[in-house]
This record gives sequence, structure tokens and C-alpha cells, in this order.
Amino acid sequence: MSSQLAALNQWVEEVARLTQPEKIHWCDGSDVENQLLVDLMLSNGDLMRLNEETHPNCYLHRSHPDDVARVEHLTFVCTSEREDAGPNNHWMAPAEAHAKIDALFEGCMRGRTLYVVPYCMGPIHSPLSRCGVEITDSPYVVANMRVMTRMGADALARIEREGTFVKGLHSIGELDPDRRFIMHFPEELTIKSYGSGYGGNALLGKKCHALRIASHQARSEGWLAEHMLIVGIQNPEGETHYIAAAFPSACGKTNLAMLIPPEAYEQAGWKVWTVGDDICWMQAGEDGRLWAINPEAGFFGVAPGTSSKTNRNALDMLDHDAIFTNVAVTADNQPWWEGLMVGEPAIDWRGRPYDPANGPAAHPNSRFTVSARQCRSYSPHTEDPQGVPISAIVFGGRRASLVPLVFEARDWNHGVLVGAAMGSETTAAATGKVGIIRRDPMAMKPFCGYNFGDYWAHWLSFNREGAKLPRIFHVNWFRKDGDGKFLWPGFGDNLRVLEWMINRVKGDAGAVDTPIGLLPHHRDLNIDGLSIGHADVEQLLAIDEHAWHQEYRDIADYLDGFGGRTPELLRQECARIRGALAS
Ligand code: GTP
Ligand code: SPV
Ligand code: MN
Repeated sequence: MSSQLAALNQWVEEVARLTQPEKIHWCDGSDVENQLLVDLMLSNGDLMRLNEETHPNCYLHRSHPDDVARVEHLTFVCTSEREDAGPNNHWMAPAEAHAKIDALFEGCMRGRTLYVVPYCMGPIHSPLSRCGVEITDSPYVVANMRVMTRMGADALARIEREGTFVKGLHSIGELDPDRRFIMHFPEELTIKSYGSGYGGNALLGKKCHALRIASHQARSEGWLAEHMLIVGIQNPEGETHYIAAAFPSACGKTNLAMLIPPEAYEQAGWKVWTVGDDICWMQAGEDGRLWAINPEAGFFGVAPGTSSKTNRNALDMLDHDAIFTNVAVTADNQPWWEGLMVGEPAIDWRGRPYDPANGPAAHPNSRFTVSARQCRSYSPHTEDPQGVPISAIVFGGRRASLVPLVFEARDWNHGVLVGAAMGSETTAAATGKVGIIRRDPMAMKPFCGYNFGDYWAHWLSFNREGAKLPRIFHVNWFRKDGDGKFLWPGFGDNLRVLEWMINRVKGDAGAVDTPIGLLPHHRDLNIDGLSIGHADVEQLLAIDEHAWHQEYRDIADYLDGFGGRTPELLRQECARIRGALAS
């Protein structure tokens, strides 16, 4: 055995001594293995088979009702210096954190099987990819990791070649919210997660590895690990522009990544190519451009709101070989959620007969897990080892008021400020109150594995000689009118906004200069065929300077909260805009 695998074996043995499993299973990722796991879960109640005629190989998982979302208050970044984790993270000293969580792991797998899950984040032959091994006692986690990552024998072979991998230890424990922690040790490339089976808490390749650990690693190695979708927009001339977009959880990444063009656009020859829907790893190429890969291999998407009208590409990939978590089911055992627009719920997400008095039939954060290969718009370039070149970076939030439909940053440094200043209403993707506006820089508030001040400095450092950086934009699909209705139709019609961006990149579109950035003039935005009127567009593109003045006061205070770690350039940029707003 190679010394690399010897190190892995030794860690597995150590963990087994601590957790005392009945059996140890090394996952190879094969179909046979998956079938055995599915059969096991069907027999122990972890999974229920859905309607085999309408949804072959589709399963429903009902989680513990107290375990339905990420738990930010129990998520820690454990660097040796508190300042390195920053005010944006909960921090615990590494030794204390290990002791606390190891005490929970002690003997926790008695009578259970310990699964060793080798995985690769990113195309298996890409130099940008990174490997990890998750140890878990949850077959549901194994089945999900198999869809979400390149899991099994090939990953193990790469680990053997490279020697380095991220260690992730996970147990569902008692699923007790009072005995639950998600701990990260970026300096040790280690994750320990106890007491939850939910996606972002338990599928350790996703947010824990590909964002918190990877962002920390990316800073020291000179690349970026971001909470961004990657989409390719092909125009009628046949050119494809790749756009990376950061929106907070449940704010539209999956939907934008697999957008269906409005009919007139489709007829004119526009095409949309999905590369990724949640995470993007980017690096400067030799040509000075930023090149991006999607480290994931599947989608763990929000079910509610997905319909043939809003996202046909998503719906069409969900009628076979998919895992559903916490959705409702119809009388004939088909998956159902709010916004599906067909069928009716018979049983709610907790397994009770549906009663509107109990709230929504599907949990608002109910999810589907599906291989990216099942998506019709899946881009063949997703597998390119060098990634795809990024033409534009888009930041966006869920803001009922103030923030216009779209604006462009003046330059890279201004764009970094626009990202750092992002605010968004909280959603059901994390526990806690929904609809509260909070600062969520680059949509990374729950996911940045180090101090935001250092993170912004890292972003600014990409602006160097020879760099051909993407343009930076900000969007808001969620602006509401006086009656609480969305002003912008969203979904497929968001292509109209992307078209303006691409034309800006090419130098073909106009813009109006304002203190907060460059906005399209309403003639620059194609609204042909939309039911919204001129007045709505006017409102969507209006700037209330007085309210923005307040907003920027708040932004300046927020940046000050990071003390000496906030880059001076960012403060200057902020001061410049405040000055322009005041005058
Ligand atoms: P995570 O997987 O949590 O990171 O979420 P996400 O950013 O991928 O969000 P997703 O695309 O799943 O959208 C979340 C919710 O927002 C769904 O209920 C969508 O229907 C809704 N949504 C997405 N795009 C739009 C849009 O353009 N307009 C409006 N009004 N709603 C949207
Ligand atoms: C998110 O919350 O941003 C998600 C789902 O993409 S989770 O995998 O739980 O993080
Ligand atoms: Mn996400």
C-alpha cells in the first residue's frame, strides 16, 4: 500500500476506535453498491419509494423535523487565532473544539456501519479539483454524496496519487439540536460534523469543504472559492459568455443556472448552458482571464417554486433517479410542493395527512438531489479540466425595496465593494427568522472560512498587471411594488438583463452613470413581449439617493466592524460613493 493510503487507513482506524462502529464499508461509488444502500434505506424507513410509473428510481426522505436546514449558530471556524476567523464566523479554539465534538463522537456508531466516502470536488482530471474523504454513519449521506460529487474508486486513486485530502468526519448522532455542531479546522484541512443529516450540515463536500475549507486554502494559494452559479449564455451569433453569479441561499442560483429563454429569444437562437448552480472555483489563467470550474457533480436544489413555468429544465430532470427530501406527496405517491402548479398534496412533509392549518405541505427548504447529467442544459464544457472563462461576475440579493433591477460597477475595486456591501433578506435555507435584511458579502456570510477583511483584500489582489478581469454587476430580481407583488417577472425573463450585461462586456450597450454605479437606460433593456409597463421599468431602475445615503452609512459601519482588517481601498471606495450621494 502507498504511504498516502496508509495515512488514510490510519485515520479511518483512529475514527473507528473513537466511534466504535459495527462494520466499516469503503465506498466504491458503483451502481451495485448504491442499490444495496437504497434497499437498506427502503427497509429501515430512511427512504420511501415514489410512484414508479411517473418517477422511476425516485425516493423520498423525511428528515427529523428539527433538522431541516443549515444551523449557522452551531457552525464554527476553528483557527488558532480568533482574528483569523473574523467577526463573520463563530470561533472556538481548535483544542477546545476537538475535545467538545470528540466527546460526542465517542461510541456514537455502535451498531452502525461506518462508511468511508472518497470524493473529488471538480472534474476528476482537472488540476483545479481537490479531493476529500468523508466518514459518515448515514447511508442517506452516502447516496447524496454519490450524486453531488465524483465519489468512489476514481477519487480514491487520485488521493493515492496526490497524497493530500480534506478529512471530514460526520455522524447523525441522536439528531438532537442540543447535541449538534458543524466544526471546521481550515489549518488542519479537517471538518467534524455531529448531530444533523441535513445537506449543508452533512454532505461535507459541499459547503464545509468546497466553500469554508476551500476559501481558506484558496486565499493562500491565490484562487477563489465562491458561492456562485456558472452559466453559459450563447447569443444568436454563436458566441458563449460565461457568467458567475453569487446570490444568497434560496435567492435564485439554481433557477438562473438553468434558465429557459423567453420564446422570442429562443427563436432568435439564444441558448443557455448550465455549468454549475451553487459553487464556483476560479483561478487566473495564463491569458489573464478568470477560469472557473464547478466542483460539484449534482444539484441539491430548493423544490418549492419549481414548476414547468418557472424552471422547466429543473422539473424535467426530476422525473427519474432523484432523491427528494421533505417534500409532500400526492394521493398517487408523486412528489409535490408549493408552486408546482399541478396535482394536490395528500401527505405533508412530516408524513401527516395534509391539512393547511399545519402550514405548507412541503417544507419551505425541501430539496431535490439529482445528477447534473440529467439536466438538459448541462454544458459539455463542465468537464473541461481548465474550466470556462468568466466574462462577468454578478452579485445579487433579495431586496423588496431600494436596490434596482441591475447596475454595473465602475471597475474591479468598486465591484468588490458592491459585493462586500450586499444585503439580502434571510430565507428558509438556514434556521432562524426569515425575511430579515442582513449583510451577506458575496453571498458568503455563512460560508467564508476566514476573516471577511482578509477576504476582501484577497478579492482586490486579483486586480494586477496583465489581469483581464470580468466586469462586475449587481442584480435584484425581488423588488416589490406597493401591493407586495414582484415588479420584475424574473426566471426566464432574467435573460433580458443578462443580454444587457453581455452587450456591456462587448461595448455595445449604453448606461447611465449614477453614484451607486452604471444603470441601463430603459431603452437599453429589451422588454418586448413583457406585460410590465414603462412605469414599472422606471421604478425598477430608479435610484432614491436619500435612501441610498442611509444604506451607505450602514455599509460604512459594517466595513468598520472588521477594524484594521478592512482594506483601505474599500474604505476609500465607500467614502467616494458617500461623497457622490451627499453632493
Ligand atoms: P440554494 O440552493 O439555497 O443556494 O438556493 P438558490 O440560490 O439556488 O435558489 P433557487 O434558484 O433554488 O431559488 C430559490 C427560490 O427563489 C425558489 O422558490 C424560486 O422559485 C425563487 N426564485 C428564483 N429565481 C427567481 C426570480 O427570478 N424571481 C422570483 N420572484 N423568484 C425567483
Ligand atoms: C444553501 O443553503 O446555500 C444550499 C443548500 O445550497 S446547503 O447544501 O444546505 O447549503
Ligand atoms: Mn447554496
